[in-house]
Amino acid sequence: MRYIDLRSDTVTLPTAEMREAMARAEVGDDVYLEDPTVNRLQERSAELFGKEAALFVPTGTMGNQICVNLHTRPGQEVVIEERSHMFNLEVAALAALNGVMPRTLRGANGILDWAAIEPAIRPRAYSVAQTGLIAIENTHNLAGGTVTPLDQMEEICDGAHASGIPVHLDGARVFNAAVFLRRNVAALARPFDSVMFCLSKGLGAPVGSVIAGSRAFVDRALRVRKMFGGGMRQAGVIAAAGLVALETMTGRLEEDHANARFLAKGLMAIPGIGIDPENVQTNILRFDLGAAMTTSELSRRLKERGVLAVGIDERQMRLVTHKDISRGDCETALAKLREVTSEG
Ligand code: TLP
Repeated sequence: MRYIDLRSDTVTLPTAEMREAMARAEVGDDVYLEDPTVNRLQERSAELFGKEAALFVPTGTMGNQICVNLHTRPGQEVVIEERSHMFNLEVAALAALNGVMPRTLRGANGILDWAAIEPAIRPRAYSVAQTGLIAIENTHNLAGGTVTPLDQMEEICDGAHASGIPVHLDGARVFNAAVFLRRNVAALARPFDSVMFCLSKGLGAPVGSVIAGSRAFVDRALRVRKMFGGGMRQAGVIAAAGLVALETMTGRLEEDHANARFLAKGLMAIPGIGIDPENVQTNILRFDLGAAMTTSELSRRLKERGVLAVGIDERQMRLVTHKDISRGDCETALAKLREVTSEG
């Protein structure tokens, strides 16, 4: 039986073109910097993001943590949104691998602005931790795929830079943000000192993320990637799929956004479900179940009917649309949601 899998866009399967490119990929030992396909992916990524250089990494988590490692020193603080992936879902790597303290702030719908961040910047007093980094997540995953507008990101980066603080973009889904904002990813990445984006989410590649920044930053990142265990060998086999992802998959993301809006509209009509359609901006939607049922119970009942979905917590569900979810799948998922919620 085929499940309609709305748990994440990480579940996307590689396209036929990706598999073909993987089979044909020209490879070499990437620890010797000799894998031509990895090198091509890095050059293409740097070009697309308007940065001097880029580095292929196995996961988004490793990419984020390498950037934190390079920007900070142990004992410093990282200003970050309370529901961010780096704070909640990277197994406390901020503390465990990098020795930094998260200074969390809550932004409405996960969105921070400079007015919220500035008061959290530590004074240069010798008795307090120093602010080493500000990290922004765009789109914001757990807040429901919400997008920080470009002028807000620019204001944050300008303010931070004036205080001598670097800013990192967790752009796991930055292509979705770019589609929503109708700008290219270079415009979104421009004010940031480093950016991480994922090939393995909405873009459908089986593995891999990329970090981009200045040439000097990426040269240093090479050492930290090796230290974190991310030095890969004939990685061109997976980088080849990443190149296909960049060339063929970014143009179709609007379809996923339209499907998310379609799901949101359907959900609004279901009694007891709380959803704000204004916040359904990209391919992730979050809704409240109220007191009627827990998300674990809803997940269980949906699974029996062929739909996979998981909760952010016991009250809030997350649905993610992606290339392997059609409009028909969304119609079926809505019908199943109606069925299970009317059961009481
Ligand atoms: N997100 C995954 C899970 O970890 C929750 C998902 O299914 O959405 N930054 C952001 C904003 C992310 O959403 C993710 C993955 C990452 C970083 C980490 O990427 P990976 O999974 O490649 O380490």
